[in-house]
Formats: sequence, structure tokens, C-alpha cells
Amino acid sequence: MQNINHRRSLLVIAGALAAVTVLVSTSVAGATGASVVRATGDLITYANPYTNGTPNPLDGAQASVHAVATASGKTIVTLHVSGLPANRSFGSHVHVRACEDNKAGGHYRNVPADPASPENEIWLDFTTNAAGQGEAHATVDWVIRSGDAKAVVIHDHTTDSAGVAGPKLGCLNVDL
Ligand SMILES: [Cu+2]
Repeated sequence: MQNINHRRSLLVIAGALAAVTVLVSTSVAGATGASVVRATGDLITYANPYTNGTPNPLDGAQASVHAVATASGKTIVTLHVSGLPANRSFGSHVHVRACEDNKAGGHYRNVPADPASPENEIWLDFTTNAAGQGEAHATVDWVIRSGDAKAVVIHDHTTDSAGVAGPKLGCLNVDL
């Protein structure tokens, strides 16, 4: 009888230790681990983007953005889109303002005084498949300043070396 009671108390102690271990590992992950942001929904599309009455090809499209700031100081952003025209390329970037605020403003830059480049900005150009779906990934060696990047914008064509990708067509708000 004494032996059984002794065993029970050992089990209780082991359980308490396990609970403490879980708490500690949770707080460590919160302090130094990756932070994740997700957003998904219908794209906000801009009226008459070509200023000549040509319909916006992104009307009715959806997007999803997933961003991870890693513990090692990198940022990994993934964009998924659907409901777009098939087999067509688009430009896309992380922008500084919300979609409804001056069409999301300019591109977010790690070093604002440095020129546009895929190292200094987050470029997410993609080509849709036959089903009108596309995806893009970007990894940069820095973390976004909190509150300074608020949307992902999709443009008419792929980004050239100067960072230009034509009219803004659609946008998804993402609090990066
Ligand atoms: Cu852009």
C-alpha cells in the first residue's frame, strides 16, 4: 500500500515537471521564434486601371498572403492567387499603405534611399496556370519595420529592373 502511494506521488511530480517544461518552451518560442502573418480574401480591384475602359482582369479574383519573419532575421512571403486570367504574367510587390489609401502608395523598401531591387523590396511576380491560379515566393535578408507595410499589390505586367510593373490592378490588405 505504501509502495503504491509512493508511485502515485512520483507520477504527480512527473506530471508537474512536464507542465513546467511546456510552459518554458512556449515562452522561449514567443520571445525568440518566428512571427507569422496571414491574410486571405477577395482582391480589392481598382476601377478603370488602363484609363481607356479596358476591364480590370482581376475583378472577382482572390488572394492569400502568408509572411514569416524568422528568428534569424529573414522575411519569407508567399502569395497565392486564383480567379485570374489563364497563362498570364503579373507583377506584384509589398506596398507601404493600405489598399484604399492612395492605392497602397509605393513599394516597401528596406533601405528607403536605395533603388528598387528584389533585394531592397519584396517582389512577388507570378504567372498564372491554365486554371487562372498563380503563386510567388520571396525571401529577403531583413525584417519589415512594424506598421510600415500594409498591402500586397498586383500590377499589369512583370517587374522591370527599375521596379516598374505597370498599372495597379488589385490589392490585398496585409498588416505586415
Ligand atoms: Cu507594386
